[in-house]
Amino acid sequence: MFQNRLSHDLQVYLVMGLNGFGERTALEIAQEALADGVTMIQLREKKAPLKQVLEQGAELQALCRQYNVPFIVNDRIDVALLLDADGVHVGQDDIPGLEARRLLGSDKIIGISAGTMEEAEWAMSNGADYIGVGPIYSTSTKLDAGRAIGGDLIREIAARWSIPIVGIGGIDQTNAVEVLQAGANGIAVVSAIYNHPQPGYAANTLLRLVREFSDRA
Ligand code: TZP
Ligand code: MG
Repeated sequence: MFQNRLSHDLQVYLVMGLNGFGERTALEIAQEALADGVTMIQLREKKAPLKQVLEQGAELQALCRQYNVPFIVNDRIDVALLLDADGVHVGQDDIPGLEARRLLGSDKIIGISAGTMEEAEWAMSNGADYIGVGPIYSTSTKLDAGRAIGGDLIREIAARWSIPIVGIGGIDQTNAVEVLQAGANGIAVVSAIYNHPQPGYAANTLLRLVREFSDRA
């Protein structure tokens, strides 16, 4: 389902929390990034009180709607439901994809993370609309991300199924093309955009790399 649109939406996927960075608030970073190239946003907030997640999440979602960009909530199916988000992204230890589907219905996006082929099989049997594969490179953003796995799993998944794939973990403008060459439809990033002195510029650089790659492919 949604796969054509999704492979396009996954091109430059910004994963973000609600703490700002430097002089910018989270919303300001999102706004600049959306204006200049981000194609999908995931709210991944692990610490803030739920009240704040719902309030700021609603603002972030409104911003995404303005740019016609899907707004996805990490882990929290309750937050996704309350905000009427476009979907949810779950890991292997979160609510299983099939249960998420029962709660969210057929018109929402369900993304599932995988770091091994077994996890990818589980994601497929749980009705994933896309698979997030990683960590591709080492990252200091997610402390429990595990060791970098490189591009091989993307290659194996792309060879076996026709499911939209997004790579995540340590991706920036220096290595994004390798991830696409392995078979990903897009790249999911935190620090390459969020912690960049010019988030819009960073988003635009990544979008141009992805577009140039898909024009050549
Ligand atoms: N899942 C696997 S790696 C990662 C997540 C959420 C963090 C990616 O952050 P960065 O800064 O793009 O390496
Ligand atoms: Mg999770």
